[in-house]
Amino acid sequence: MLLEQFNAAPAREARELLKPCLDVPRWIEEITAARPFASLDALLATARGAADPFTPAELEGALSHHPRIGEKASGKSAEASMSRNEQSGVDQRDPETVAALAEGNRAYEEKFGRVFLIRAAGRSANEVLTALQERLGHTPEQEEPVVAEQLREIAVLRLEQSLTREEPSA
Ligand code: 2AL
Repeated sequence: MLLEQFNAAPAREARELLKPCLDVPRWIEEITAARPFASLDALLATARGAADPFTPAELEGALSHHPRIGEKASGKSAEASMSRNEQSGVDQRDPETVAALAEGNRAYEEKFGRVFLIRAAGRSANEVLTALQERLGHTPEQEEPVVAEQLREIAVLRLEQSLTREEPSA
């Protein structure tokens, strides 16, 4: 879908495009209601603003959609395909890195009680691993804003991609 189509689409279709980017109903409603947007930049600025801050419940709800780093999402949904694209730089061929990521994910979940989340697009496996190891040293209070920022970055990137790609209309 392109911006002009998104601006003119029925609310139901706008919501459908937004949901795989970030499954927070309030976020989806705020953006849908703020249409039309004069530019993609204006839309992305609204999208970022509506995701800042999140309530703790919104954060946990949105996080539950993300597969672990190193675990490729399966299926044909828009969400799964975006997640696979984002993780495509995380090389699965080096067994040491794969094992270190799995161990880091495990340690992170044990410490923070939720999945380790990072904007994976544009990051290599080693960059992800370095960030994971650094963040393992955080307190929960230090980690909270980092997670929220990663969710925002993923959402804004997904939205930008969803609106710059022509897709065959159903
Ligand atoms: C992901 C994902 O699926 N895409 C991304 O950017 N990050 N998952 C994660 N656990 O960080």
